[in-house]
Amino acid sequence: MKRALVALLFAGAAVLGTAAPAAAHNALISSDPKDKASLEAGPSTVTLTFDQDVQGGQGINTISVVDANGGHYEVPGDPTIKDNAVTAKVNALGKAGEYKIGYRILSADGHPVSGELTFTLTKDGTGTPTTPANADASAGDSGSDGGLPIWVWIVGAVVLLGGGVFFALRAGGGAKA
Ligand SMILES: [Cu+2]
Repeated sequence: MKRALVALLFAGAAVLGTAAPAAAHNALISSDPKDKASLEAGPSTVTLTFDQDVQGGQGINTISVVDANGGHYEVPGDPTIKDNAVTAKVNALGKAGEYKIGYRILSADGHPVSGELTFTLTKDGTGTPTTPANADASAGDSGSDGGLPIWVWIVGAVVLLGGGVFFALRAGGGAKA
């Protein structure tokens, strides 16, 4: 009986141990400009707000503003971090059309989180793109573990819990005999 309890405790610890890291990633909760906004004039800054503090540091966090041809408009350099908000300066935009805001930030739990928003410029701007010297950290790059959906963790936890119960039942039966 004691052995069965130990097995159940192990199963429970495994569930907590696997579920916690997935829940601890920062999540984007708001942005300025808003995702899918239509703007007559390009924004002078992009601010992304997360549910937890973003970790600072040189070259760690990036925000990019990219036109349909891949031209960059963010001012090169590190974005400004204030607690859970990250702000990048943006140069004057070019032609009217869809622009992508790409981001990659360091979560409070130490994992990178990346994503993408879009907005539409409805009137031509006066700017021309500049492409930063460092690598493009915008669209598509989902980070080392940022893309793992929550159901993977849940299935893993259920499998571990099932294994623990099976072991507990077996151990209990063996002790009786
Ligand atoms: Cu994490």
